[in-house]
Amino acid sequence: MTAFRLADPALEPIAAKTINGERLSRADGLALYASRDLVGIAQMADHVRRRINGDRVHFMVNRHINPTNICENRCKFCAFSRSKGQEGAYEMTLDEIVAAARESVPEGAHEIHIVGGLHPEWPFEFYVDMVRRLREALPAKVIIQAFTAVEIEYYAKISDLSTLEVLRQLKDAGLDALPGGGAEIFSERTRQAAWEKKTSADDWLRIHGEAHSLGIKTNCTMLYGHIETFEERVDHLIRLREQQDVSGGFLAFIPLAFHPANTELEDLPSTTGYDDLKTLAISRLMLDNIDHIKAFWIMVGLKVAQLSTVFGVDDIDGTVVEERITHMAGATTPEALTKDELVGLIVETGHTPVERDTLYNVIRVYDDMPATGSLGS
Ligand code: V47
Ligand code: SF4
Repeated sequence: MTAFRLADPALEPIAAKTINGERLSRADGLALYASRDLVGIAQMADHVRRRINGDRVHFMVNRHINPTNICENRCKFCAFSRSKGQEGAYEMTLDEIVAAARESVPEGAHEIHIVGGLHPEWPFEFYVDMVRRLREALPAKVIIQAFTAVEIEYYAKISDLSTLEVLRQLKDAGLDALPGGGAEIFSERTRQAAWEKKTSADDWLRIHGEAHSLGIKTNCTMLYGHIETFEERVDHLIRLREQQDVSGGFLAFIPLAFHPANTELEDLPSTTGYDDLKTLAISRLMLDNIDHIKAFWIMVGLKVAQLSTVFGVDDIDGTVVEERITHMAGATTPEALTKDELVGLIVETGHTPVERDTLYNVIRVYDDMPATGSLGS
């Protein structure tokens, strides 16, 4: 039996449940957030991570593309979006989107990740054409992971189709998976305060359930570190867990650390490394039915992403290449990493780097790497 060295006796009942593989309750989630025993929480999260993923830590070669930042919603936490005609607004043509995606093929990409604003003039057919043209231009091994549930809901609105029909048509055109964005915090209070036009919790979860029913796998996220409470974070995790019980198609959970610069919430502080690591570990403990917990290094930074591999995380995302959403909100991380840098980062922690595609099919296991002492060496 695994023994944890806990400094906080309040964690003992949670440790017993963790060892027995029992589901944690809302009260357990709140007790984890109330505890200052970060090392105790890390040990429990690491135990669960090892049970699900062994000593593997995943990464991928991918390319992010944001076709436009023109957006009808203008959420208060978003520094990326612009109104049509505003300085800094941009739109890519289909040719430019396809060319950007093709550039990543010689680099060995296995995923094109597309998220953008809700453009007031582009018709739904534009997005179907985008996916069809990408599918024709890319080798079958490159997975197209595109459009958050927020975008899917918007396409339904502009086309007068149901969200299920929108998903069906995008799937027929070649869409493989949905990214996990747009979930934010599933609390009506926070939605009304900072993203009132955006998809409600019920609709976000319904759209992911519909995608799962069509065989489209999806990710899920939580935007934390702004105006939400710990109770709202725990409730968010529980709603994701309940949805996964029903529809089963979430591949990975990614907590997204709020970046305040250039947003309407810019007076708020950035998240701390302590909160980032604790939130990743608590996510691993609460989400017993989602296999992968991902630290998006762009948002938490390379140092926290590397450390997170002993806080329950088994995935540090990918090479990314171009990132606008977080960088426009003040991120100081690089926009891209090489495959060697990602492998070096993981090897140093003693874990085995595993290159994967979006669906967690294994591309290569790096089990023959010499131990390194610094990033990329
Ligand atoms: O939906 C917007 C968030 C999301 C800010 O599925 C912000 O693998 C922090 O969903 N500070 C888009 N976050 C990114 C996203 C994503 C990223 C990486 C991997 C995956 C995946 C998905 O970014 C948005 C919103 O929730 N966001 N503004 C900000 N200032
Ligand atoms: Fe638009 Fe998404 Fe930014 Fe909200 S977060 S303003 S929906 S691009």
